[in-house]
Amino acid sequence: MATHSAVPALKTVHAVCTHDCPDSCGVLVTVEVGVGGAPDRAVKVQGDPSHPVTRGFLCGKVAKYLDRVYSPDRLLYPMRRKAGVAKGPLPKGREAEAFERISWDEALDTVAGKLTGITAEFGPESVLPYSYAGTIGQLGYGSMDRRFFHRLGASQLDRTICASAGGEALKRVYGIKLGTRPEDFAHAGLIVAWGANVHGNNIHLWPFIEEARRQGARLIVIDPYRTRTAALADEHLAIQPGTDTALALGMMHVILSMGLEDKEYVAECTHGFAELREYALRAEHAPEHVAEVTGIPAHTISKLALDYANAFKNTRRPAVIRLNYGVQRSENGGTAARAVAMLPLLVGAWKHKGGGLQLSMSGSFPFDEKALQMPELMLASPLGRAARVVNMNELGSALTSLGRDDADVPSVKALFVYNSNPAAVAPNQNDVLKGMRREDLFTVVHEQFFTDTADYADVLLPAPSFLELKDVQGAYGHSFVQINMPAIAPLGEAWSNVRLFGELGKRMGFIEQCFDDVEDDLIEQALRDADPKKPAWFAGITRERLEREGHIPLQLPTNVHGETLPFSSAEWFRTPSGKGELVPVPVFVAPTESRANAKEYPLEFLPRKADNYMNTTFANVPVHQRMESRTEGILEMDAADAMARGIGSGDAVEVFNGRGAIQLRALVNQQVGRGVVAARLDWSKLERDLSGNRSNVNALTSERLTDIGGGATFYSTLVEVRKVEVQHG
Ligand SMILES: Nc1nc2c(c(=O)[nH]1)N[C@H]1C(S)=C(S)[C@@H](COP(=O)(O)OP(=O)(O)OC[C@H]3O[C@@H](n4cnc5c(=O)[nH]c(N)nc54)[C@H](O)[C@@H]3O)O[C@H]1N2
Ligand SMILES: Nc1nc2c(c(=O)[nH]1)N[C@H]1C(S)=C(S)[C@@H](COP(=O)(O)OP(=O)(O)OC[C@H]3O[C@@H](n4cnc5c(=O)[nH]c(N)nc54)[C@H](O)[C@@H]3O)O[C@H]1N2
Ligand code: SF4
Ligand SMILES: [Mo]
Repeated sequence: MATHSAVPALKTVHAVCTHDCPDSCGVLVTVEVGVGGAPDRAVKVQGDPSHPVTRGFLCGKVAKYLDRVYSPDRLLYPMRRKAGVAKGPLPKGREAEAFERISWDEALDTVAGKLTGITAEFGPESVLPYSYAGTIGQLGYGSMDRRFFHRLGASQLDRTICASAGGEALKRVYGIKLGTRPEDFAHAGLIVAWGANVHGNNIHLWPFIEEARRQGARLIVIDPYRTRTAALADEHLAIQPGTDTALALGMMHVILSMGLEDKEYVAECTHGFAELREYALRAEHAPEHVAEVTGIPAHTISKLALDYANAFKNTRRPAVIRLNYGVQRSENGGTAARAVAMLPLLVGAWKHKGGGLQLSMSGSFPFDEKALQMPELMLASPLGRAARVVNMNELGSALTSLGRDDADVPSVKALFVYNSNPAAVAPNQNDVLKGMRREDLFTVVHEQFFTDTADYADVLLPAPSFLELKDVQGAYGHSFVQINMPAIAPLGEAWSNVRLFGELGKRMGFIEQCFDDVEDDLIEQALRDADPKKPAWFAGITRERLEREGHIPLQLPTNVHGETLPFSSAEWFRTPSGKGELVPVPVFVAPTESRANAKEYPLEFLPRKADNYMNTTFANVPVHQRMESRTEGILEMDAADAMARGIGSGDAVEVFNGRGAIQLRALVNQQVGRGVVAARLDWSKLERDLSGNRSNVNALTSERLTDIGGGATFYSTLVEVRKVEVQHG
């Protein structure tokens, strides 16, 4: 008798990509409903066609998402390091051999027991949480986890690894992290991608740029590396790394010396103009001088300034700057971001639809973080006060030296990692790994995979992908609030961050009711209109509405034509003066790294993000590795620099400085200019480093902090390169 299998029932679930990307895409997940007790299975992911920024497509990374979700390498059960197995890199695919599976019950007992013992002996501040943006869902990024560590009295982590210098810069100039909406870029007449790899890192802005270009707009890219974005642009200005303040001042010099500023706008909306004008007009900021510093010819600087200032006059369409975080990953990057952010204030670009600047939109989503994170719980902790703050960029020092000679400040005895892979992404990797190797350090890692960091864990806990959890999310690159509905049940025994820290809190004996909150409670708290100062554009957004609608546009203020024009008038600014702050004037200072080490290590190193990974996420997935194969394990360099060192394409090279050394294979090409070399960030343990040191580009980067905001300075790194023989074995 012939049998025919029933056609499986399908459903579509509205999810949000929770990866650390400005686009925060609406994702539709097609799910095959399991029959006879079988679990539901996601069979397709696609961009939400009804989302005005996602517009129905996903980036190459997340288009292949099911390969990650259903990867055979997923960490699915709690595990504990086997007795006698030392911490350190484990062969890929054989990591599990170092661990033994335990139940969640045992895992919670072990972690709670250890944390209780350590806090009793060394004080709660000896516990250091370490997390970043593995998920930018509001709950997963920071809610129950913070409650837990606040109540424990653990050290606080200053989350500065990515955006704090630029964020602080934007706040100093504008008072709020807001900017030109991506949809409005279609109306620009000149687009400047300034330290912004739009095509690689922010692909959903690209169609709007293309739309503008079809109407005649030009795209200029300012980037020391010839990115995909630069290759597709009308003009690429290969700036010397770390010199953006000088370029911005050079542009101001030209604009102001020709009186091209928008006088009316400047008077109404800025503060400190006279001082800035006087400073920018100094001879040292003339294009000829700026050319020497930036490597961009003087006439190009003048033309850039004129095109920028005259964009509206010439094309009836304004100029817009996509400033991204590349500029501020540099010692004086905060000042650089401030200087660039002042340009649209001078020419009044904000007055026109499509004009202005975008660095981050995150300020438009005032979720009630205080309600989610409850910092007041620190007062209920054994500490009874606010705990010390550790800057995450100084993890290497925190694990190896902090507190060693100061009895009042405990060193770190327990490290609790989630949403992050610090063994690979943190600067000064050699110190980080040295610290993580400490046998007296108790390390918990909550992860989806056996990352570099997992190799140093005492206890490993399984985390779900965004398909397996519920969350609410804003964006830093658009203005839609979204809800991420769980498409499938957590795989294996994965627990969300919310569940983990709620359960762990109860296991620690924390009796506060807030540890009972589940996702829906937290979403409602995040959206509650408790704060009377909450802007009207964020009011009236509820969990129920989000569950029905998936994404909701913020009702940002509009003018009489129904246009949202941030900073087009004084009421938008949130600075103390109530205007755009042009003071203190941005002063160009060459990075100390260059001044101190330039003789020994003459090359500027760009330890870049991969186009097909998300920081180190996806670096272990074969389909993503294939997409990235052109640059993996590669050091890109200019022909003159290679020749001077007797290096040719394909040669094994050592890249080194006073902090570390890694081995890569040279690729001589035109992606970087003279004096600059570039390599990609990925997992450390994949042995792309030919020396087999199990280190990556961050072996070379430093813990030095940015001028403002305490940010990381990945792009202020000097190195030397030499040819080597590959060591086998
Ligand atoms: N494919 C992909 N997408 C990503 C990520 C990823 O790893 N891969 N990461 C995500 C994350 S965490 C973030 S924060 C965003 C960041 O997105 P971006 O801000 O675009 O980040 P970066 O790629 O670090 O820097 C952008 C560009 O700045 C350039 N740059 C470096 N130094 C300088 C300088 O001194 N001056 C100027 N003008 N330019 C400079 C770099 O060469 C780079 O091409 O992207 C997100 N999207
Ligand atoms: N050399 C160099 N270093 C860099 C950068 C660079 O450009 N160059 N970029 C810097 C920047 S901008 C950033 S933002 C940082 C990023 O650093 P990280 O935030 O550490 O980023 P990822 O490497 O993507 O690691 C995130 C991890 O979180 C895990 N994860 C995802 N979702 C969840 C979850 O729900 N729960 C838990 N517990 N875990 C989850 C993922 O599996 C992944 O392993 O790296 C910085 N480091
Ligand atoms: S990584 Fe960015 S572009 Fe890719 S799907 Fe996620 S939000 Fe969209
Ligand atoms: Mo980032």
